[in-house]
Amino acid sequence: MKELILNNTGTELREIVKAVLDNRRLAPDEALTLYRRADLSLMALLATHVKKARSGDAVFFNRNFHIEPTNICIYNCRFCSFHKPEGDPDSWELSESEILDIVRRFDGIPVTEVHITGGVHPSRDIHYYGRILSAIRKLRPDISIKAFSAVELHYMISEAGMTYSDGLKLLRDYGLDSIPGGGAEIFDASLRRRICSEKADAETWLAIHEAAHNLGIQSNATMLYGHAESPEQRIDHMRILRELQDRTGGFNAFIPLKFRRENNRMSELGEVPVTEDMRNYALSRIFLDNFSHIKAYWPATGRDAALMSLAFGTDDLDGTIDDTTRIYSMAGADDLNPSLSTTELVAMIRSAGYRPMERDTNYRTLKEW
Ligand code: V47
Repeated sequence: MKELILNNTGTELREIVKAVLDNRRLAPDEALTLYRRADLSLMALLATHVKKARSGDAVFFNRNFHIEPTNICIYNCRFCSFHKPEGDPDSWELSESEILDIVRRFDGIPVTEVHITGGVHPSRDIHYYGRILSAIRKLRPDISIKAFSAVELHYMISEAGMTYSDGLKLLRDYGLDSIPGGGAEIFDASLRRRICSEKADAETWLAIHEAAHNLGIQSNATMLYGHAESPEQRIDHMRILRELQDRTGGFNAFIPLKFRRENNRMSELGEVPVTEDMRNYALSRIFLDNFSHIKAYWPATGRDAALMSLAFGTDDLDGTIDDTTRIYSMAGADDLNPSLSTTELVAMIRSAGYRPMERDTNYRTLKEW
């Protein structure tokens, strides 16, 4: 196979392709050349080679649901279709008891994770969210709580006058188990100023994740792509994540998030084609050699593209979701009520020729289907 691939690769790419097949780390300029010059089938072959060396035929998923406590946000990122200012008729602000009612809907259902994220509300503080974490923990001691993007954490911890480490310790005492990857967007400072000038900058996002990892709190990392960024800026974003992962090993998964254009102030940019999504998944699988998992978040990409991405190096389809997230349906994703049963997820994974593995938040296998 290796010989076949190399014999069909032009001289410009041969050394880079050989490096990937020999499991050698690519430098950013090599990744850029690969991204620019390799055709889609070569990207698929290389990413699959890397994926199989890491996780064989396994493809992971979990049983999860989301809680989005509020869409009121002090920031107004240009790409966001979810944000509403306080007082807007389309804004929502769930009370503590409404949040707990969502958790109770899953009584008797074997979910293993709740993912909590939302707008940065001006007047809800670290103890308010902490009380919610401990109430959830009391109701469902068996599920893992993955909560608050680094942007939300930065606001609540800074407002409390605490260091990131002390704030995270406090939240852990309340019940926090892990941190989702949101808010990373794109690290490049000038582009970040154009698309989300007000919120936490790249250094802040990274400092919070590093502080979490140092406390043994694992997290995910995302990248918002397919808007105004260049391939160099994407690769640089991944380089920065790869360096942090070298230091801490605390990231569970990398999640490329495709920019969706409806109902936001970047609509004029349009959306990239599915071939670009696949190229990007493959590149991240190849370049992020120290990330165990690349996640295709199907409510954002659509089910078909998520399924197709399994041939481009992804090994995780997130979870059942159960119609509990609005972020992507508000931004124009096809699935207005995202929900997949375990049976559907298992069938999707099998249809791509892989072995479905139900996992917990930190990728311990719970059941091989
Ligand atoms: O940070 C917002 C993105 C993120 C749009 O950790 C948009 O397991 C595309 O981080 N088009 C929040 N993307 C969601 C998130 C996430 C999702 C699933 C799993 C995990 C995990 C994390 O959503 C934001 C932003 O990058 N986003 N608006 C949009 N119009």
